Amino acid sequence: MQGRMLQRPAESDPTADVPCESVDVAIADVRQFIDPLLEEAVNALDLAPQRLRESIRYALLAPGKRLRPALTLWASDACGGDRQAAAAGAMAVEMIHAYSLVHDDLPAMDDDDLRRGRPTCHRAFDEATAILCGDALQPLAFATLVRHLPPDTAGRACGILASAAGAEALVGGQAEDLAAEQATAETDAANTSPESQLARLEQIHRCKTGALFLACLRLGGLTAGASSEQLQALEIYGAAFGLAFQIADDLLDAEGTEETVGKRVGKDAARGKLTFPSLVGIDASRARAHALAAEAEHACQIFGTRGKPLAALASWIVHRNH
Ligand code: GRG
Repeated sequence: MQGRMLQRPAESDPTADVPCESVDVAIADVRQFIDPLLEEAVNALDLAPQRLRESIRYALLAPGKRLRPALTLWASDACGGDRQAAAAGAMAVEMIHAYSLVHDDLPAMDDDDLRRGRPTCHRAFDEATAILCGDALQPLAFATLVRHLPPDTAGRACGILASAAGAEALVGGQAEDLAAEQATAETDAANTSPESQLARLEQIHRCKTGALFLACLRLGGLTAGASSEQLQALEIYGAAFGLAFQIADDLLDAEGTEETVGKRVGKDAARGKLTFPSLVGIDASRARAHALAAEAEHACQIFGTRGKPLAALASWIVHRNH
């Protein structure tokens, strides 16, 4: 099955430009493209125990924004790549993202009962099933890359994703975040300067959320055969986008409502968690997020009109209410 190309659903035109007038419409288009492919990947797990397979379906196909597939596909579009080749990367990043949410919501971590507007996986199923669901989504991501990409590209794609998901990135960032929360609770933070707290927070965000966003852009660039100049622009975009996203996420937790955000809000403050608003205030956080979004937009200039969806998303991410 190696190198098997993914088929775009018949009603979609693979050469069509992503509509830029409305990012909401463009994201809906990505969801329409990627969800049937994700569903197909779950359906193909026909030897998996039924309850486990249903938990994977529940977590993976929950109504999330599909930002990571959008970034992967639009990075590929920006570099003139083929949507079908980029699709495997787009599926794989969403699988890793879905696993991280399921595990993050567990009682041993954030202990949440609401995610993407519905009960969290361990609430809808049970804790052991949620752990196994996350465990199963990780190899599924790598198997998806191996299954659908030519061997050399698949190897490089697996390397990109493994670095983003591992102990020096996503998992490490989560560990650091939990440790920082503990330190804040023990008033350790009171003895640390605001500058070093901010530096620590940015490092946590770079690992916990930024690394996977960067992987999306790198995978889109890889499957599109991007030039080194294009890859460099994607790196700049990804670093700025990741931090802008996280600051906006902190602001939503501070100011958003449960109905629009689809998860519990106000949790960060209740836990005394280190966040941008708690360190520098709401206005300075918003200003920083907007400056980062502008930086990301600027990085898209070398792509011309092909880079418009990425540029529009950077602005959307700091203006959204969900
Ligand atoms: C458990 C290894 C492990 C890692 C968890 C990503 C993560 C690390 C935790 C998620 C918790 C969280 C709310 C982080 C803040 C940023 C974030 C990743 C938000 C969710 O991403 P969205 O807004 O979600 O793209 P949707 O549901 O739209 O896909």
